[in-house]
Amino acid sequence: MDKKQEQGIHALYARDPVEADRLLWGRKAQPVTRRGFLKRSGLAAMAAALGSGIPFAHLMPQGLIPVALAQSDEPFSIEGKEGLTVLNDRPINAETPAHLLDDDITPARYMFVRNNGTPPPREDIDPDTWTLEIAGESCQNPTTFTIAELKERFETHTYQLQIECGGNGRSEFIPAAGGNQWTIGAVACPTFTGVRLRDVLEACGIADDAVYIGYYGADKSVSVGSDKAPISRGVPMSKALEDESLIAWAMNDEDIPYQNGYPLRLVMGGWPGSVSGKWLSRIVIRNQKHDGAKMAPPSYSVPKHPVAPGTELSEEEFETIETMPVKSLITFPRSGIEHALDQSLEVRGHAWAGDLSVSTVHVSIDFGATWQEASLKDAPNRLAWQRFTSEITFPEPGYYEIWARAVDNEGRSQPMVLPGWNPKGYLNNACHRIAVQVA
Ligand SMILES: Nc1nc2c(c(=O)[nH]1)N[C@H]1C(S)=C(S)[C@@H](COP(=O)(O)O)O[C@H]1N2
Ligand SMILES: [Mo]
Repeated sequence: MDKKQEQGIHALYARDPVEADRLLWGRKAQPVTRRGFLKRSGLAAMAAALGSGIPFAHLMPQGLIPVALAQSDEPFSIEGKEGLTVLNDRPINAETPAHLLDDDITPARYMFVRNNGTPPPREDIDPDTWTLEIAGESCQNPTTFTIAELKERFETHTYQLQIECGGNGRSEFIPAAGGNQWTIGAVACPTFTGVRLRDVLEACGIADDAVYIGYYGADKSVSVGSDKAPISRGVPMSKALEDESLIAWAMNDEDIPYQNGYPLRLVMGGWPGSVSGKWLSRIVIRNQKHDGAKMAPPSYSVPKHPVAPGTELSEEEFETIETMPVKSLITFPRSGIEHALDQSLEVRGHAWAGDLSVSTVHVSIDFGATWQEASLKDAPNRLAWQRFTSEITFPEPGYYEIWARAVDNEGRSQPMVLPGWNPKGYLNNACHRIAVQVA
């Protein structure tokens, strides 16, 4: 990139951060625009967007965008999730720009949304009558609980838990992997309050032959007429029985946001987000590995051994993703800022390492030639992310990139470049880079 292009990119960051990211990193994320949304949506959605019905709707040509809406090509936004980049609206998927993830505890409005299907209609959800059934061939006393019964019968626990989609970072893989083109923002770390999955399963009797649990939620497939579960995943008993594995009804001391699974969800910190079932209605204790939707390869699976990019694999060559790898995110400053040469800059972010903890974070301003150690806080509890901060001074004016690299407590580092290619583009834990213009 020459000087002029660099300046251009900084100007572009101010106007259009998504496009600037694409130019800087070749990332392909494209937000869904209001215009794009309207083109493909029905009358009801249009009327909702207009705030009133359309009396002559029957005379409207198909695909016509009401002129009241046509002028605005503002990115489409999800109620309660303003500021997120919407990657898909059918089903809804939205990620959080890195600089909006700066809080220690992710506010509800900034938690990403990853839907595999259509959530149960909001007006059909009544937390007073919602039930959770515990069953399955390795469950000795199948039982159905209301949320009030869960609260009454079991001890309540709160943990701050980090959830990252297994496909976070997918947009960088070449050859490209299909699916939502997540860049870096499919990760969050709010607090969750609920009961331990272990306490509930034990109350329902775990048979000796139990090896796995599986969940079912109340969402539906987006295919018209299909009543199949869009996703039904699970974890081995060892993960299910951990202290931090929760059946949660609250996030940051409030109801879980509708798009994040209201009124009840599973939370399995440190593992791919896909095992944290939303709109939770049923859990099965299994005497075999759970075989629900998106359990079989290539879903949430990676090659057992490294493969050349583009390789086609058979089912036996895959393994299911369990713990997520070590990773970090720079949340301050926002990529693309200008900074004064005579002032130091405090860089901030978070680091996490699946089931493990992070032992060090280093930052570099010279494309990885030298690194300085950041200060790193302990996590408030197991499976929460850790805050890092680093004070940086720049030697002269110009274009810099700040890179951050975390190492887990078993000595494994984030890679600088893309890690192992895999068919579905999972587990990209390459270092995060941001741009800073020093003047
Ligand atoms: N019922 C249900 N649970 C689900 C999903 C879903 O589509 N339906 N998506 C999963 C995936 S792939 C992820 S990454 C997380 C995302 O949680 P969030 O949308 O609250 O951020 O939810 C998981 N739980
Ligand atoms: Mo996911």
